[in-house]
Amino acid sequence: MTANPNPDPAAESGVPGRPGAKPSSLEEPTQPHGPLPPKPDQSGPETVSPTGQATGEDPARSAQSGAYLTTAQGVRLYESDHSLKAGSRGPVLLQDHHLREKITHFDHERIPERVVHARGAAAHGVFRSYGTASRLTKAAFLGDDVETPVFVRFSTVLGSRGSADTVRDTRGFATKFYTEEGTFDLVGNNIPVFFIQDAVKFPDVIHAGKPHPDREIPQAQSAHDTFWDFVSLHTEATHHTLWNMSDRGIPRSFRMMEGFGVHTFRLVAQDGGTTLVKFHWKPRLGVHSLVWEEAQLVAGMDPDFHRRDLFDAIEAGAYPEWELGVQTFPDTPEQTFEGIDLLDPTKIVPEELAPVQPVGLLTLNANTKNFFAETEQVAFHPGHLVPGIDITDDPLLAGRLFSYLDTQISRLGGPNFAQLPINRPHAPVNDMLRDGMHQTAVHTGVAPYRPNSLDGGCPFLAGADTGAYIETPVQIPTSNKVREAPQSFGDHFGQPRLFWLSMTPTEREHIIAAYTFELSKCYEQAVKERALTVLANIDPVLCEGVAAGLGLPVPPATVPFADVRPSPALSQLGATWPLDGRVIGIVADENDAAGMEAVRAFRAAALSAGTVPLVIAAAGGVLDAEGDAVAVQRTFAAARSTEFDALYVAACPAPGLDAQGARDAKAGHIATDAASLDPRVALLLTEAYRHGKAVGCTGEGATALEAARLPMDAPVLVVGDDAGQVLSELAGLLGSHRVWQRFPAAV
Ligand code: HDD
Repeated sequence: MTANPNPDPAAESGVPGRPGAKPSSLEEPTQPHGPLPPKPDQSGPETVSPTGQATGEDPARSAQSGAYLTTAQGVRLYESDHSLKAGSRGPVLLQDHHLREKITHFDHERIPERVVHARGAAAHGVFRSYGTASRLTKAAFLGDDVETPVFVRFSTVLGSRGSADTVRDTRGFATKFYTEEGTFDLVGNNIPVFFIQDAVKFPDVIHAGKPHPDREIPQAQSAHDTFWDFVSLHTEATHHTLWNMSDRGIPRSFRMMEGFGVHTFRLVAQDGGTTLVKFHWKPRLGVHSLVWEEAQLVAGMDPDFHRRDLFDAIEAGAYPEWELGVQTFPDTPEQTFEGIDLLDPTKIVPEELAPVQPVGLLTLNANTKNFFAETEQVAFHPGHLVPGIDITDDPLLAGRLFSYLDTQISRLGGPNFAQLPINRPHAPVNDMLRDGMHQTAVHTGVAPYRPNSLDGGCPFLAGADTGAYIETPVQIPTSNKVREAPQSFGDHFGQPRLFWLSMTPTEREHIIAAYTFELSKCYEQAVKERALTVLANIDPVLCEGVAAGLGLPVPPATVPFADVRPSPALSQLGATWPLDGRVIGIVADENDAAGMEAVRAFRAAALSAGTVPLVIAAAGGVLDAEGDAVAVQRTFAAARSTEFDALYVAACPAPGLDAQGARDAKAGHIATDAASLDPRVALLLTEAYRHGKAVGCTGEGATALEAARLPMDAPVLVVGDDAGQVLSELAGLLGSHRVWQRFPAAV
């Protein structure tokens, strides 16, 4: 045996696991333990193997076990920071298996991002059915009081994996129900209509929306020529585009979005009766949005705003909830309802015509443990259906039924992605699919074919009474093969007009501003002019407003205006909603003793109202340590108005009060001028005011509001003497999300 040419001093130290140490056997030095146990809210649902057995509990099979660092083959390592070299200054040796294994694995850590919906966040939860749909469908998970584990992934459509959350875009809302009859995926969006009516155009609309192929800009947005070129040439996109330009395109939170299955689906009852339905998710917290300037600021200040909001809420126990509901329509051969073609994915059925009937409650109650393994590897597919839910002939859905399976094969590296823990059904699986890349199951038996006489004839076939999925025997219309859309798909402006007329003046103003912003970013005059022609066919006020912003003439409408009845359900304004988890910033200054008393009273009242009070001060740490100490959660340097739903100002902090300044002021070394205000606090206040957020104050706070030049009689402002009273007035304003009177009703 040759001596070690480069002895390691630590080798002499007897440190277990290093050369020279004297472990008597291969026992672990400490009790082996895996990673820290998950926090209570992180316990995902039980997963089962492709053959239906529970997985994950066996420590020998878990991802990490044992106390020592090992290679992928389980061989213990003594060093992982230096390559194996011929002397400390010599060349690295090719024989260093650990180096090569580590770097090779790293080189392959990334998988292709989703071609659309690449940016997303997800959580686990449960769906509890009310049983109200059991008359219409035999789907077991919609039976009476059935609880089903779910995994929900929210996403933006256009941006790359690392893009900002708050861009103007459609949001994906995809839900995987791990039902006892197999997995059902409801792969929807937060907008109830789609850009195109036929899947064959999907690559085109996505190519137009994605960054330009030459410079790969702009990222994650539709404000560019190719998008507007496409949607002005394909006017079926008008309805979806209008929703994107409305406040729906910039949600406040994933927790405050509606979700829609978009297509019409078919429910099948136990007796074979069928009903056409549209699926809706209704958030308990209401549907709320950012304002555009806020969304843009957040994209820089906190690009992970929505992801953070979802994770934090679940971790804090403020579990987001949605009610699943269905609009139901008779399954007639025409497949229309009140003249609306139910196979056209660019059309809604107004809720006033067909109310949304609740069928169950979704609660997201557990965060992911590993983003890649769960959020990134989850594979949704509109074709993952269970008995009792069937498809219709919507031509957009037909293409989707092909696309989702296909895309997973390149994204997840082969056909066995259903074996990944997050994708494993919770129902027993006994298929005859074999082998392939990344096969992890050890299938037994010799006869993966049917019928067979060698594996006891197994597996058997099920029938309707034993839970088989049997396609509804829908009659196919006899016709010639054609490449064309039905005539009823030809109305592209009636429902956009319905949506526009259903908006409040404030919402309309936001829509005009959004179109003006986006089209101002286009370079091609012809694209802007064509986009205005589309708007002229929706409504003259909309078209005139945008044309004025662009400095272009107003084109005439080219089709007569449809006679439509507004649908008040489409507006986001006018109701009041629970305050759970709403964030109220509290501006405090420990030099103001009366203000500190008010801060304490306000904090206590805000907590008991279910809101999240965050104290903002000149420097971090603890305020008024001698008294009843108040912890500082944000400093003036780091706080931005976008983080808060409302502000309460209990002081008028002078400029320059950073950590040292605050201490000096307290000690009386510097004089603070009550009329002057730290510019960062002034910015906080003016932004909050501009975005229609409620702002309250007591004591010196009123001086701060005046110093920030806020009009003291504005409806946004609550000026009072008593902190508790100010909180209750702020809470009243917060219930309607923003102080809408703050926005001029221009239209
Ligand atoms: Fe799609 C992903 C929603 C039309 C092709 N789609 C994807 C996701 C959502 C939707 C939420 C993300 C799923 C996840 O979180 O992993 N898509 C929709 C809705 C549509 C729609 C509501 C219209 C009603 N999609 C659509 C068409 C096609 C696709 C017409 C193609 C013909 N969609 C895909 C895809 C994706 C996808 C390429 C990308 C990643 C993935 O599937 O898994 O297959």
